[in-house]
Amino acid sequence: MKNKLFFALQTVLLFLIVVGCSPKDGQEQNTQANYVKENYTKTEVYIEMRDGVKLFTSIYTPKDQSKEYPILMQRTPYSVAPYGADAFKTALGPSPTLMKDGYIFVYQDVRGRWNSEGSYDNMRPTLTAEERNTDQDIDESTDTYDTIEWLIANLDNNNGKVGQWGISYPGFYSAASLPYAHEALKAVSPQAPIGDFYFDDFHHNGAYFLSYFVATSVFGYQKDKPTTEAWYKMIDAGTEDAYQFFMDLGPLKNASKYYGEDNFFWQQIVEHPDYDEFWQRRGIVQHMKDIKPSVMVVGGWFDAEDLYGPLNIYKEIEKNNPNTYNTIVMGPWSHGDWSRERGMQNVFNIHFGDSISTWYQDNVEAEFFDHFLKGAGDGQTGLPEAYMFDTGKKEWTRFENWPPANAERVNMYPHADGSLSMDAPSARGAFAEFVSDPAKPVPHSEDIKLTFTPRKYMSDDQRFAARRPDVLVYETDVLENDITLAGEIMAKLKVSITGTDADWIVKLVD
Ligand code: PG9
Repeated sequence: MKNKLFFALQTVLLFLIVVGCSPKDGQEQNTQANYVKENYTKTEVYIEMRDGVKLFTSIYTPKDQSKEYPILMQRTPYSVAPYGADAFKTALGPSPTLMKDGYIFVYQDVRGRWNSEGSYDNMRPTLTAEERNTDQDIDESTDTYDTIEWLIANLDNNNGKVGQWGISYPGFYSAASLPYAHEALKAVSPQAPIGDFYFDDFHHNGAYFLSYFVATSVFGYQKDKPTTEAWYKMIDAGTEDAYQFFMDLGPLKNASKYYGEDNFFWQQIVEHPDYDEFWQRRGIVQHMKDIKPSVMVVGGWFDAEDLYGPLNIYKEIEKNNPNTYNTIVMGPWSHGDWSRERGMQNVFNIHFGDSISTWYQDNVEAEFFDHFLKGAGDGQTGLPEAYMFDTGKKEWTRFENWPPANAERVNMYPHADGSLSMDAPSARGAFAEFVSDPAKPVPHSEDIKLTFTPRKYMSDDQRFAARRPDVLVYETDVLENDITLAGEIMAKLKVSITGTDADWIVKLVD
């Protein structure tokens, strides 16, 4: 079937959709769990930070103490469970391959979360050089530094080299380790890292994302002591129908029946509707300067949660650190798919190939960490600057720079007749208009279910929206030749509204 490109211009009510994770195969999980217990010992420690706050840290050490091992660490707001020296994780590290590759694995509850002390701050601002004066001046990079200092000094048979990885929020903590990094931190892989909560997750490019309304509970309450049990409660939406839930909720002020003054994060979201200093300070992208560790950023082209982060963290490191080993891998994945192997790699109704995650884990991710933590560490990894999965050809493509040096920037223009063309409209001033009825807003997906985070809309069939009178659609002719889009896409709209505000969503659909 010949492809067409079109984009739909619409104002949208963003609402929650189902998140489906098929459980790991029971047999496989048992095998891995036995492997962990048979080959690792576990210890749990509190590591004291420079300001006296202690962070709970789980350490899994290979039983074979005849050799030295690098340390691979993850810092997380989602708990390092299971707690208890005799309770073992069922798998360790970013992949089954690295679990068996000979590493000490370290997991840490970040400050203010779960069994760690201290108070929590979402996307804790990274301190500038001028703000780092006393031991009381802390951020996630100082907590990572102090943790590494303790690990290197106290873990038997460590080889003095540390790597860090994490997906999503743990991806942010990986990126936050990079400024003012400990000299033992040699390799960091921020994976689907949150770059900025005003562009990732709770807002997408500035528009508040209703799909995250339910998740506000998880990040909005301070706990009063270290705990291994959840201290927050999810709201009872009373319905599985997301669209109806938000229509019934009505204006923002009614949300206080779900989130009151004690939910500090909800108050922050309400008090800071614009990209003000509050959000700017919390973005990690702007701190990607003077980076010493080697970096491999990983993301998924269909990631409905954190796509701004990986692309912009890579771009900012590349811009400010010409001599730093900095690469990017973008695969045919939705959020975090690369850490799971389901055989067929589908993004809902689109199949991209088989065992793509395993191929990446074994041929890319393991190569990166082994090279810098066990091998020569000279940057000769054999990996490209950018490993990009071409979602049209359904194959990996290697680039020596990203965006590709030979990419040609083109403009595509909507025309009054509904066409989309690389030719600018001859007559100026043509416009299209539609009535956006707040009582019947455009859903961002045809899914009904209310869920924790979004997933499907990145590969949904868009005809449910394209056929609405309040969605503008512009479409190219049937393409006579293949066209490859690579790099950044910017939508420039000239709009006027009769109301006071609106969220504008532009979709470029192949
Ligand atoms: N970035 C993802 C997320 C953050 C906050 C709320 C819900 C999801 C994640 O860490 O999975």
